[in-house]
Amino acid sequence: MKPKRVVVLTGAGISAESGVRTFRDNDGLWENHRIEEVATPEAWAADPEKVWRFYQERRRQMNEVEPNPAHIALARLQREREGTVLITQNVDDLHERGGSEDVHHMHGQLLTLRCEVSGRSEQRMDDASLGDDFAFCNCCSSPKRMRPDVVWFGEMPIGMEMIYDAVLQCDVFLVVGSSGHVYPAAGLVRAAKEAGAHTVLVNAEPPTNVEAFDEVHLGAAGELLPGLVDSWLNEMN
Ligand code: BV8
Repeated sequence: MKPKRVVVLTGAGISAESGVRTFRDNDGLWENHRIEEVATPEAWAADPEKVWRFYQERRRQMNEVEPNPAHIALARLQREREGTVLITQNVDDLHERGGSEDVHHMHGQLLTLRCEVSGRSEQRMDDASLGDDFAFCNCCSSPKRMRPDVVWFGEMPIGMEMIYDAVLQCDVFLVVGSSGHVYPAAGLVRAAKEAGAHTVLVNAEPPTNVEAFDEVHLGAAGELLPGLVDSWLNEMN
């Protein structure tokens, strides 16, 4: 029997039990701004200090949070189920710290910053790069300001070709901790379903795209995933 190809897509909900705020918490507001209004190139152009503060606060938090059992369970699934593809909307590094080796961050990541001139990314989690002052690159002869290395609203997510390739060929498409609000990520489950995959959801509450899921497990990912991964690995082997 051909081994089942599994693709996993995670969202902010998988990091919630690690203490990382989700986008829908606090009604999706930060300092009384809608996140969709802060996480945009226009906001960065109009008020870079405010946008920088938003990201520096979240970058500093990366040194205070730990992966939770959901991240660890997915790392086990990847290890024991050859060919499992892990795609995340999250910009934290908790999948990697939970043991996942190959993580595709379709919306970028907090640990690196990007030179606004060369577009090159550098890992910048040293204290000097975590303050409220702007950070400057090491790649240009005269240092240029760096921006958060994330995909803002209105910007193209990373690796969509690879993502659609994997999603359209998988046998099982698993979504963990996503409200299904943000596209194109939220449309992937329908693409998988139309291509014949069995679609599975693990989420605290029904997301907006709940009707696209064949199998729905409502609850906390940190509580549900370890047991589910156990049963899936037994059933698949
Ligand atoms: C694009 C990185 C086109 C930054 C993120 C007008 C203008 C421009 C674009 C648009 C527009 N209108 C619509 C769009 C499209 C737009 C979009 O979808 N907007 C939404 C608001 C309607 N999308 C885009 O702009 C995308 N780009 O369309 O480009 C294009 C085409 C060609 C060429 C150029 C451009 C880019 C979107 C990426 C934005 N960047 N993140 C940052 O992090 O700061 S999005 C960000 O929000 C996250 O990455 C994530 O994707 C999203 C949040 O969603 P979730 O992860 O689902 O999190 P959420 O809080 O919503 O839900 C958490 C869920 O977990 C909940 O359901 C909760 O119940 C559950 N939960 C909580 N605790 C637990 C739990 N579940 C389990 N266990 C728990 N313990």
